[in-house]
Amino acid sequence: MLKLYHVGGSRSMRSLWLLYELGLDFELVSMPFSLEHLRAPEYLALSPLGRVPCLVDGETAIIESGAITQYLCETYDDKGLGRAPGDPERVEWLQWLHYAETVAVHGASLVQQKVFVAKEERSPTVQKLESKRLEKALQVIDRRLETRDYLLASGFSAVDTNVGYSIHLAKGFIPIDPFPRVTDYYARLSARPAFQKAAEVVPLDEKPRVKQPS
Ligand SMILES: N[C@@H](CCC(=O)N[C@@H](CS)C(=O)NCC(=O)O)C(=O)O
Repeated sequence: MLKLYHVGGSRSMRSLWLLYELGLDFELVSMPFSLEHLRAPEYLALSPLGRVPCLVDGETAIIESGAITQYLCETYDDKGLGRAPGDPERVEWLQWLHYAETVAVHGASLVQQKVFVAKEERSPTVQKLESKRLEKALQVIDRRLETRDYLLASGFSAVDTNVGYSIHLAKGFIPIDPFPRVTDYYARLSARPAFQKAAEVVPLDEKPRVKQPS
């Protein structure tokens, strides 16, 4: 059976959301954001940087939420959420799958700045820069949504789970209402039962009980 290692509110929410969308059976290993769990030797044997998500399928352990999305779609998708090579939307599907991380790295940097780094070491310059870059990244999504409800013209697909999570993360740090299409898109995504189930373990605002990860 598939097994997902997950920390509420983290990028593993993408994989959890997709597993629910696909209606697959899986075991969920929900961990606190704690070095005790993430750097445990047994976990490092699966996920060498000690990060989430990590999906285990039999003998295979897969890290990187984008790769997990692609793997799940290529291996278990009977809901039409992937786009195989040769599909007219394949290139767009791949592009948005990876764009999700372009957005998320700014969110992750703001998590570092506003949560993990000690107050006296936080940098207003870095925070301003990362917030601006996050806004620019959302602007691109907003423009994309001028002519469609989801990232692909054909409708909801797995890439919306990856990018949707990035917006979920961004929302914790910058207002998204300057981007009306992103706001409506997020409302559509967060109304999905699979999103809600994946988000419910969350507390994004749960104070991590860890020192700064290294
Ligand atoms: N590019 C990776 C990023 C994975 C990642 O950095 N995950 C964070 C949570 S959002 C993590 O596990 N952090 C724990 C740590 O840095 O120790 C992906 O998309 O899976």
